Amino acid sequence: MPIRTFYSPNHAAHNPPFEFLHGRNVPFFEMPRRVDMLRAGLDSAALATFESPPLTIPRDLLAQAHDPAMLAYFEQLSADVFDKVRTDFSIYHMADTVSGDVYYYESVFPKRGRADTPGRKFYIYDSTSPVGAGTWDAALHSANLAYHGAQALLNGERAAYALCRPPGHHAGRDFMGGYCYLNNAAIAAYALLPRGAVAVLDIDYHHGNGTQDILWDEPNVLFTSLHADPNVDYPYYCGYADERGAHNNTLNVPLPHGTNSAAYLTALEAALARIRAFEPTALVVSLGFDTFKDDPIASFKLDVADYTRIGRAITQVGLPTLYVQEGGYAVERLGDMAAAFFSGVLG
Ligand code: Q9C
Ligand code: ZN
Repeated sequence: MPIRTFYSPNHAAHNPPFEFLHGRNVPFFEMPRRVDMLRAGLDSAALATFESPPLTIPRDLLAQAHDPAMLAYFEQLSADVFDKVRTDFSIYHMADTVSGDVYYYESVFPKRGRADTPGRKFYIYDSTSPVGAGTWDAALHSANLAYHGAQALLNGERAAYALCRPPGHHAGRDFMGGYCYLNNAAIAAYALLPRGAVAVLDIDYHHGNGTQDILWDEPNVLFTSLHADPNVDYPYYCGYADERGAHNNTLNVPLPHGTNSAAYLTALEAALARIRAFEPTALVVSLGFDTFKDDPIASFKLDVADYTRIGRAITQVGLPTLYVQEGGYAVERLGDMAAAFFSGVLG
């Protein structure tokens, strides 16, 4: 049986031209082609069926995961982005150079609560989450896929895949960053929570600081994450092993650069044991493929075949499971990774 996959074409209108790295422009690695490759890989292996659900995500579900003021700010910024960017360029006497599909790149990151200036709300904490005219719509549709994936589990499906883009796990209650705007995995967890306890397993290369933030004080949600040691990789400030949640409901497993398959699979088994002991009714997997050995922005050493082992190990926990797409930037290989992973999931 192929996996039910929730897909939206609206992601493509979020397409920032580049990101910054120490004064240089580098490609925006979180690009639309990622979704095309993931879809094509599953399609050609006949591992998935695709459906584009109507936009029916409830506003109050969004507001369970995010500060409504952040949601309002984000939606308005996306709607007004041309004028906002033009205003900033007019300060530089360059207003007439602004044209086309412009993106607002945040460049001032004050400490919380010290600069709540009208029109400058500072919900974006780094420069890797630019906002364009299509960003709100893309992020809303991305969250809607996670919502519909959760509904599929509630309706009895054993597994479903939300092919989300943009990703979500770096977005917290009132912050956006790291290519993320709305936290798709946390939104799915809240959609599943009325039925009983929920576990989240985050296997993106980067720590899910946003998901941890949102779920920190939820006693019926366990957040577990395998990720690059924050001493040496993004997001740096968060993801350490001593962060355990308000109810001992967070498990962080930081791993060194160069982590190979054997070490990774051992760490995965430890996280899965913790999930089993929690006895949840459902599992949400934040699925990143940036643990791949040739990922351009990451430093683990997993090979394509490892994703089959990872998928199999997660399936063996035996829980209704929603897979939510997060990162993965070796774009031309993403289809191979997704096919390997879901062949392990489907057995
Ligand atoms: N020098 C996800 O994989 N890199 N996000 C910042 C700063 C941000 C990755 C580098 C990487 C974010 C969903
Ligand atoms: Zn990542």
